[in-house]
Amino acid sequence: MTRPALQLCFHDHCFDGVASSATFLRFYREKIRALDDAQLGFRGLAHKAGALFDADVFGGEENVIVDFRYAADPRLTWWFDHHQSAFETPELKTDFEANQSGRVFWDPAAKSCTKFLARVCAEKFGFDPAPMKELIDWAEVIDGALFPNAQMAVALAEPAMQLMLLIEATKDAQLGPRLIRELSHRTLSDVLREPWIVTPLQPLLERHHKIVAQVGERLDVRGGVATFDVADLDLDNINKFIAYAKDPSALYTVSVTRSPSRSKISLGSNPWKQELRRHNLARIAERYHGGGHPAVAAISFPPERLDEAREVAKKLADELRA
Ligand SMILES: [Mn+2]
Repeated sequence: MTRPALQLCFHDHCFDGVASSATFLRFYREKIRALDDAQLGFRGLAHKAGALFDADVFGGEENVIVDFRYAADPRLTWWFDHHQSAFETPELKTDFEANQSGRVFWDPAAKSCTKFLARVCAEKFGFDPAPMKELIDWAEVIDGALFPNAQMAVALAEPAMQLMLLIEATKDAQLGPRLIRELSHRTLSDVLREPWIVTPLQPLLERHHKIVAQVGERLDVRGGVATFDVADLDLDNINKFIAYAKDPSALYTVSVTRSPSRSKISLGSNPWKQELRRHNLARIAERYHGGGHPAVAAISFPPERLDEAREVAKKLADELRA
Protein backbone atom coordinates (compact mmCIF):
# COMPACT_ATOMS: atom_id res chain seq x y z
CA MET A 1 0.00 0.00 0.00
CA THR A 2 1.27 3.49 -0.79
CA ARG A 3 1.95 5.81 2.05
CA PRO A 4 -1.08 7.99 2.98
CA ALA A 5 -0.59 11.73 2.54
CA LEU A 6 -2.58 12.20 5.73
CA GLN A 7 -3.04 9.59 8.45
CA LEU A 8 -5.98 10.32 10.76
CA CYS A 9 -5.52 8.71 14.17
CA PHE A 10 -8.65 9.10 16.25
CA HIS A 11 -10.25 7.92 19.47
CA ASP A 12 -12.05 4.85 18.18
CA HIS A 13 -15.65 3.94 19.04
CA CYS A 14 -16.27 7.49 20.20
CA PHE A 15 -18.62 10.07 18.65
CA ASP A 16 -16.22 12.88 19.55
CA GLY A 17 -13.31 11.01 17.97
CA VAL A 18 -15.15 10.56 14.68
CA ALA A 19 -16.54 14.12 14.69
CA SER A 20 -13.11 15.61 15.48
CA SER A 21 -11.57 13.66 12.59
CA ALA A 22 -14.25 14.77 10.11
CA THR A 23 -13.80 18.39 11.19
CA PHE A 24 -10.02 18.13 10.90
CA LEU A 25 -10.27 16.51 7.46
CA ARG A 26 -12.46 19.34 6.12
CA PHE A 27 -10.11 21.93 7.65
CA TYR A 28 -7.02 20.22 6.23
CA ARG A 29 -8.43 20.03 2.71
CA GLU A 30 -9.59 23.64 2.76
CA LYS A 31 -6.60 25.27 4.42
CA ILE A 32 -3.53 23.01 4.11
CA ARG A 33 -3.78 20.94 0.94
CA ALA A 34 -6.39 19.28 -1.25
CA LEU A 35 -6.39 15.47 -0.96
CA ASP A 36 -8.64 12.84 -2.44
CA ASP A 37 -9.98 9.95 -0.38
CA ALA A 38 -7.36 7.52 -1.74
CA GLN A 39 -4.62 9.62 -0.09
CA LEU A 40 -6.09 9.18 3.40
CA GLY A 41 -5.15 6.66 6.06
CA PHE A 42 -7.18 5.93 9.20
CA ARG A 43 -6.19 4.49 12.57
CA GLY A 44 -8.70 3.99 15.36
CA LEU A 45 -6.92 4.27 18.73
CA ALA A 46 -8.13 2.51 21.86
CA HIS A 47 -7.09 2.62 25.48
CA LYS A 48 -5.68 -0.68 26.64
CA ALA A 49 -3.22 -2.10 29.10
CA GLY A 50 0.33 -1.62 27.74
CA ALA A 51 1.64 0.39 24.78
CA LEU A 52 -0.98 2.61 23.10
CA PHE A 53 0.74 3.21 19.76
CA ASP A 54 2.09 0.45 17.52
CA ALA A 55 5.20 0.99 15.43
CA ASP A 56 3.49 1.96 12.16
CA VAL A 57 0.67 4.10 13.54
CA PHE A 58 2.26 7.32 12.24
CA GLY A 59 2.72 5.94 8.71
CA GLY A 60 1.48 8.99 6.78
CA GLU A 61 3.42 11.90 5.33
CA GLU A 62 1.43 13.89 7.87
CA ASN A 63 -0.09 12.28 10.95
CA VAL A 64 -2.74 13.73 13.22
CA ILE A 65 -4.11 12.48 16.54
CA VAL A 66 -7.50 13.79 17.64
CA ASP A 67 -9.23 13.17 20.98
CA PHE A 68 -6.49 10.82 22.20
CA ARG A 69 -3.25 10.86 24.15
CA TYR A 70 -0.11 12.73 23.11
CA ALA A 71 2.87 10.96 21.57
CA ALA A 72 6.42 12.35 21.55
CA ASP A 73 7.13 11.25 18.00
CA PRO A 74 8.56 13.53 15.29
CA ARG A 75 6.22 11.90 12.76
CA LEU A 76 3.22 13.28 14.66
CA THR A 77 2.58 16.61 12.90
CA TRP A 78 -0.78 17.63 14.40
CA TRP A 79 -2.41 16.89 17.78
CA PHE A 80 -5.68 18.03 19.35
CA ASP A 81 -6.98 16.73 22.68
CA HIS A 82 -9.07 17.73 25.66
CA HIS A 83 -8.48 14.85 28.08
CA GLN A 84 -7.05 15.74 31.46
CA SER A 85 -5.02 12.53 31.23
CA ALA A 86 -3.48 13.45 27.86
CA PHE A 87 0.08 12.75 28.97
CA GLU A 88 1.05 9.31 30.23
CA THR A 89 4.23 10.66 31.83
CA PRO A 90 5.54 14.07 32.96
CA GLU A 91 8.19 13.75 30.21
CA LEU A 92 5.47 13.68 27.56
CA LYS A 93 3.97 16.88 28.96
CA THR A 94 7.40 18.52 28.87
CA ASP A 95 7.81 17.42 25.26
CA PHE A 96 4.40 18.93 24.39
CA GLU A 97 5.24 22.20 26.12
CA ALA A 98 8.53 22.44 24.22
CA ASN A 99 6.86 21.71 20.87
CA GLN A 100 7.30 24.78 18.65
CA SER A 101 5.34 23.52 15.65
CA GLY A 102 2.22 25.57 16.42
CA ARG A 103 0.22 22.47 15.48
CA VAL A 104 -0.29 20.71 18.82
CA PHE A 105 -3.21 21.85 20.96
CA TRP A 106 -4.61 20.80 24.34
CA ASP A 107 -7.45 22.23 26.41
CA PRO A 108 -8.56 20.03 29.32
CA ALA A 109 -11.41 22.49 30.01
CA ALA A 110 -12.99 21.88 26.58
CA LYS A 111 -16.15 19.76 26.70
CA SER A 112 -15.50 18.15 23.31
CA CYS A 113 -12.39 17.79 21.18
CA THR A 114 -14.54 18.58 18.12
CA LYS A 115 -15.60 22.06 19.20
CA PHE A 116 -12.12 22.80 20.56
CA LEU A 117 -10.53 21.77 17.26
CA ALA A 118 -13.05 23.81 15.22
CA ARG A 119 -12.34 26.89 17.35
CA VAL A 120 -8.55 26.53 17.11
CA CYS A 121 -8.64 25.98 13.34
CA ALA A 122 -10.93 29.01 12.91
CA GLU A 123 -8.79 31.30 15.10
CA LYS A 124 -5.34 30.20 13.97
CA PHE A 125 -5.88 29.11 10.36
CA GLY A 126 -8.99 30.98 9.15
CA PHE A 127 -11.12 27.82 8.87
CA ASP A 128 -14.90 28.30 8.53
CA PRO A 129 -16.59 25.60 10.67
CA ALA A 130 -20.14 26.89 9.95
CA PRO A 131 -21.11 24.08 7.50
CA MET A 132 -20.28 21.53 10.23
CA LYS A 133 -22.22 23.24 12.99
CA GLU A 134 -24.75 20.44 13.46
CA LEU A 135 -22.03 17.81 13.93
CA ILE A 136 -19.94 20.06 16.18
CA ASP A 137 -22.92 20.93 18.40
CA TRP A 138 -23.89 17.28 18.80
CA ALA A 139 -20.30 16.33 19.69
CA GLU A 140 -20.39 19.01 22.40
CA VAL A 141 -23.71 17.70 23.77
CA ILE A 142 -22.60 14.06 23.70
CA ASP A 143 -19.02 14.37 24.97
CA GLY A 144 -19.98 17.10 27.45
CA ALA A 145 -23.04 15.10 28.63
CA LEU A 146 -25.15 18.23 28.13
CA PHE A 147 -28.40 16.26 27.90
CA PRO A 148 -31.53 17.71 29.51
CA ASN A 149 -32.03 14.50 31.50
CA ALA A 150 -30.81 10.93 31.89
CA GLN A 151 -33.89 9.47 30.17
CA MET A 152 -33.02 11.26 26.92
CA ALA A 153 -29.44 10.04 27.15
CA VAL A 154 -30.63 6.42 27.49
CA ALA A 155 -33.74 6.41 25.24
CA LEU A 156 -31.69 7.27 22.11
CA ALA A 157 -34.72 8.70 20.29
CA GLU A 158 -32.75 11.30 18.29
CA PRO A 159 -30.91 10.08 15.18
CA ALA A 160 -27.65 11.70 16.37
CA MET A 161 -27.88 9.76 19.64
CA GLN A 162 -28.45 6.58 17.66
CA LEU A 163 -25.31 7.33 15.68
CA MET A 164 -23.49 7.61 19.03
CA LEU A 165 -24.64 4.06 19.81
CA LEU A 166 -23.64 2.81 16.37
CA ILE A 167 -20.14 4.31 16.69
CA GLU A 168 -19.70 2.92 20.21
CA ALA A 169 -21.04 -0.57 19.51
CA THR A 170 -20.10 -1.37 15.90
CA LYS A 171 -17.71 -4.21 15.13
CA ASP A 172 -17.25 -2.92 11.56
CA ALA A 173 -13.75 -1.40 11.40
CA GLN A 174 -14.62 0.43 8.16
CA LEU A 175 -17.55 2.33 9.66
CA GLY A 176 -15.43 4.97 11.45
CA PRO A 177 -13.33 5.84 8.36
CA ARG A 178 -16.44 5.94 6.16
CA LEU A 179 -18.25 8.23 8.59
CA ILE A 180 -15.24 10.54 8.80
CA ARG A 181 -15.03 10.84 5.02
CA GLU A 182 -18.77 11.44 4.59
CA LEU A 183 -19.21 13.81 7.52
CA SER A 184 -16.30 15.95 6.33
CA HIS A 185 -18.33 17.20 3.35
CA ARG A 186 -22.02 16.46 4.12
CA THR A 187 -24.34 17.54 6.92
CA LEU A 188 -24.98 15.20 9.84
CA SER A 189 -28.74 15.00 9.06
CA ASP A 190 -28.00 14.02 5.49
CA VAL A 191 -25.55 11.25 6.46
CA LEU A 192 -27.91 9.94 9.17
CA ARG A 193 -30.45 8.93 6.50
CA GLU A 194 -28.02 6.53 4.79
CA PRO A 195 -29.04 2.85 4.74
CA TRP A 196 -25.52 1.86 5.84
CA ILE A 197 -26.30 3.67 9.10
CA VAL A 198 -30.01 2.90 9.50
CA THR A 199 -29.76 -0.83 8.74
CA PRO A 200 -27.02 -1.90 11.19
CA LEU A 201 -28.62 0.31 13.85
CA GLN A 202 -31.78 -1.75 14.23
CA PRO A 203 -30.23 -4.81 15.95
CA LEU A 204 -27.96 -2.54 18.02
CA LEU A 205 -30.94 -0.52 19.29
CA GLU A 206 -32.76 -3.71 20.27
CA ARG A 207 -29.66 -4.93 22.07
CA HIS A 208 -29.21 -1.54 23.75
CA HIS A 209 -32.70 -1.63 25.28
CA LYS A 210 -32.09 -5.19 26.46
CA ILE A 211 -28.80 -4.13 28.09
CA VAL A 212 -30.55 -1.19 29.78
CA ALA A 213 -33.03 -3.68 31.32
CA GLN A 214 -30.19 -6.04 32.37
CA VAL A 215 -28.22 -3.23 34.01
CA GLY A 216 -31.41 -2.20 35.83
CA GLU A 217 -31.73 -5.71 37.28
CA ARG A 218 -28.09 -5.81 38.41
CA LEU A 219 -27.77 -2.24 39.61
CA ASP A 220 -26.69 -1.78 43.23
CA VAL A 221 -26.91 1.78 44.57
CA ARG A 222 -25.47 2.40 48.02
CA GLY A 223 -24.11 5.59 49.54
CA GLY A 224 -24.69 7.47 46.30
CA VAL A 225 -22.55 5.03 44.29
CA ALA A 226 -24.12 2.82 41.61
CA THR A 227 -22.25 -0.35 40.73
CA PHE A 228 -22.94 -3.03 38.14
CA ASP A 229 -21.01 -5.81 36.46
CA VAL A 230 -21.77 -6.81 32.86
CA ALA A 231 -18.47 -8.59 32.16
CA ASP A 232 -20.44 -11.60 30.86
CA LEU A 233 -22.14 -9.59 28.07
CA ASP A 234 -19.02 -9.03 25.88
CA LEU A 235 -19.29 -5.23 25.76
CA ASP A 236 -16.42 -2.80 25.40
CA ASN A 237 -18.52 0.35 25.65
CA ILE A 238 -21.76 0.86 27.50
CA ASN A 239 -24.08 3.85 27.67
CA LYS A 240 -22.78 5.98 30.56
CA PHE A 241 -26.14 7.22 31.82
CA ILE A 242 -28.19 4.08 32.54
CA ALA A 243 -27.60 4.16 36.30
CA TYR A 244 -28.76 7.80 36.60
CA ALA A 245 -31.91 7.09 34.55
CA LYS A 246 -32.75 4.13 36.79
CA ASP A 247 -31.86 5.85 40.07
CA PRO A 248 -31.42 9.64 40.01
CA SER A 249 -29.97 9.54 43.54
CA ALA A 250 -26.78 7.96 42.17
CA LEU A 251 -23.90 10.44 42.21
CA TYR A 252 -21.21 8.07 40.88
CA THR A 253 -21.14 4.92 38.77
CA VAL A 254 -18.50 2.19 38.91
CA SER A 255 -19.04 -0.53 36.30
CA VAL A 256 -17.10 -3.53 34.98
CA THR A 257 -17.14 -4.74 31.39
CA ARG A 258 -15.05 -7.21 29.42
CA SER A 259 -14.42 -7.49 25.69
CA PRO A 260 -11.81 -9.51 23.76
CA SER A 261 -9.40 -6.54 24.02
CA ARG A 262 -9.73 -5.59 27.66
CA SER A 263 -11.39 -5.85 31.03
CA LYS A 264 -12.46 -2.35 31.96
CA ILE A 265 -13.63 -0.30 34.90
CA SER A 266 -15.70 2.73 33.93
CA LEU A 267 -15.96 5.55 36.45
CA GLY A 268 -18.67 8.15 35.96
CA SER A 269 -20.42 10.92 37.80
CA ASN A 270 -24.01 12.08 37.44
CA PRO A 271 -24.07 14.96 34.90
CA TRP A 272 -27.17 16.41 36.61
CA LYS A 273 -25.47 16.48 40.02
CA GLN A 274 -22.03 17.84 39.15
CA GLU A 275 -22.24 20.39 41.97
CA LEU A 276 -22.08 17.45 44.41
CA ARG A 277 -19.06 15.76 42.80
CA ARG A 278 -16.16 15.70 45.28
CA HIS A 279 -13.73 13.48 43.38
CA ASN A 280 -11.59 13.91 40.27
CA LEU A 281 -12.18 10.59 38.49
CA ALA A 282 -9.30 11.07 36.04
CA ARG A 283 -6.88 11.38 38.98
CA ILE A 284 -8.28 8.21 40.53
CA ALA A 285 -8.02 6.31 37.22
CA GLU A 286 -4.44 7.53 36.69
CA ARG A 287 -3.39 5.60 39.82
CA TYR A 288 -4.10 2.44 37.78
CA HIS A 289 -2.70 3.73 34.44
CA GLY A 290 -6.18 4.77 33.33
CA GLY A 291 -7.43 8.26 32.68
CA GLY A 292 -10.06 10.53 31.20
CA HIS A 293 -11.78 13.64 32.50
CA PRO A 294 -12.59 14.78 36.07
CA ALA A 295 -16.23 13.73 35.61
CA VAL A 296 -15.72 10.48 33.65
CA ALA A 297 -12.75 8.13 33.36
CA ALA A 298 -11.78 4.51 32.76
CA ILE A 299 -9.16 1.92 33.64
CA SER A 300 -8.15 -0.87 31.25
CA PHE A 301 -6.78 -4.27 32.28
CA PRO A 302 -5.71 -7.16 30.06
CA PRO A 303 -8.88 -9.12 29.25
CA GLU A 304 -7.82 -12.14 31.31
CA ARG A 305 -7.33 -10.03 34.46
CA LEU A 306 -11.05 -9.59 35.06
CA ASP A 307 -10.75 -10.64 38.73
CA GLU A 308 -8.29 -7.83 39.36
CA ALA A 309 -10.59 -5.33 37.60
CA ARG A 310 -13.46 -6.49 39.82
CA GLU A 311 -11.36 -6.12 42.98
CA VAL A 312 -10.21 -2.62 42.06
CA ALA A 313 -13.78 -1.65 41.12
CA LYS A 314 -14.95 -2.72 44.57
CA LYS A 315 -12.21 -0.73 46.26
CA LEU A 316 -12.96 2.39 44.21
CA ALA A 317 -16.70 2.16 44.89
CA ASP A 318 -15.91 2.07 48.63
CA GLU A 319 -13.60 5.05 48.22
CA LEU A 320 -16.28 7.05 46.41
CA ARG A 321 -18.86 6.18 49.09
CA ALA A 322 -16.67 7.35 51.95
MN1 LIG B 1 -13.56 13.61 23.53
